[in-house]
Amino acid sequence: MNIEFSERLLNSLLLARHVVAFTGAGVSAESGVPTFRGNEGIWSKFKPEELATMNAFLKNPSLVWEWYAARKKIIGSTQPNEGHVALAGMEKMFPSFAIITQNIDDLHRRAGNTTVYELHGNIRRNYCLRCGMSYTDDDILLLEMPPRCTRTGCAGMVRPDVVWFGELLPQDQWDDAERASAQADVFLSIGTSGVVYPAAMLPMLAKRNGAFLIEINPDQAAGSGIADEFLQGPSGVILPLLYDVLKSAWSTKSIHSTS
Ligand code: BV8
Ligand code: ZN
Repeated sequence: MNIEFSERLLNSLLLARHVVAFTGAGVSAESGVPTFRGNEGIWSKFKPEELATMNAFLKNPSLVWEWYAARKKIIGSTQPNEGHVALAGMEKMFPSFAIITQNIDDLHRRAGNTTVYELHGNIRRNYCLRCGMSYTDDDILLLEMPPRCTRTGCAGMVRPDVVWFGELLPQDQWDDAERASAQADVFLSIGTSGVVYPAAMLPMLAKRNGAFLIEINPDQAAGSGIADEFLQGPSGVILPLLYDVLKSAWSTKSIHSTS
């Protein structure tokens, strides 16, 4: 796939001090992690209200744990893809570069990004509903399904450390993400259908505060919103191409700046 990046887009990135990459399930699609709303999307088999809610968990903890155990298994066998790796490389190119992700698969950190705000939690973490004690996936493997807390006298229900529908986002992650979005010179919105709130508000917040908004998505519908530029295609292809162009632009720029 050859793609021409516009002067406008490249200049906005070359002049940028604060860059944000806001990601959804699409950025992990090429790692083999199913998206939510695509036709192979997880939700096509289940409905969000059936599984990713506290009610569903209290009503049928075994079914919800079966679904998360299956997803932990898929995610545990995946690797960051070229798109994740390109974003990790970009972190070093700007005075400030933050990942704001809706994903719970930990792939941005595994690719090497260090500033990662996880709006919807992380599937590799678990905790006891009653006493808050945290459990790794290895701890969980040793327990009966659905897992109960092993702390003496507790026996509370253990749940994945993810944000369910109707639950508040982690306040610190949300505050940091809001601040980074409002400060962004360039805001890349990558692989998201933009239907889940409050996360879906962030591109608009960035744009209202003057950010140059770039949408990367194979689906025209998702990208035709408020973006200044829409790059149509898979992020695992577009991001490495963009990273390469920035690298060569930086090297010529640095040559110019020293001359
Ligand atoms: C809250 C963790 C408030 C769990 C997730 C009515 C209107 C507006 C809002 C609401 C409403 N009713 C209810 C709400 C609020 C609700 C909400 O937004 N519902 C939606 C469905 C309408 N939000 C909440 O409940 C949030 N909390 O609002 O609390 C509150 C106030 C007071 C008191 C109490 C509470 C909490 C939301 C968090 C839900 N948890 N995940 C889990 O994963 O199991 S959300 C889940 O969806 C994932 O995090 C996922 O990332 C996220 C968003 O989906 P996307 O990432 O966009 O993925 P999707 O599949 O949709 O799209 C993929 C995109 O990638 C597509 O565009 C596709 O074209 C593209 N793509 C495909 N391949 C590629 C690609 N792109 C690039 N490259 C490719 N190769
Ligand atoms: Zn406990």
